[in-house]
Amino acid sequence: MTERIVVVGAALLDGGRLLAARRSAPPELAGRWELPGGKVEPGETPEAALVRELREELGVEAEAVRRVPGEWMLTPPYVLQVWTARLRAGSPEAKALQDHDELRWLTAGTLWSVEWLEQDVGAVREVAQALNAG
Ligand code: 9L3
Ligand code: MG
Repeated sequence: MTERIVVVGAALLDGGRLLAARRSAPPELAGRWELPGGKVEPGETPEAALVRELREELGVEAEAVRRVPGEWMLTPPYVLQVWTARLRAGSPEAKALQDHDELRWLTAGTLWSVEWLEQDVGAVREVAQALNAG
């Protein structure tokens, strides 16, 4: 039996807005929007993976705040877990982008204006409640 591997997604929140990132690869996911993040490496905690991935992908220093309840199936053996996160230093900038070609800060009112990866919709719904609660 194959072990499951956690992919961590970051619901980066700032001033009542959520950061969405448009994937530029692979071709089957390109153009769709996601919570930035990636695979947890062996021996790494999901929270540490989140910090590393946001540094690599967005060029920012961030920290995980709390786990968003739930877990979403990706292509086996991967499962998606999501943490809310906050910025500690820097701001996500297009020039630093590795795996994305556009970033957008979304409010409760514009949250569904982008085409999220289906895999991320459940987590975004959970985060929407936090945004709405303001
Ligand atoms: N994935 C889905 N939703 C997300 C993230 C960060 C990742 N919010 C999926 C896309 C890939 C796999 O997980 O198939 C690994 O992600 P990455 O390492 O390519 O970002
Ligand atoms: Mg990634």
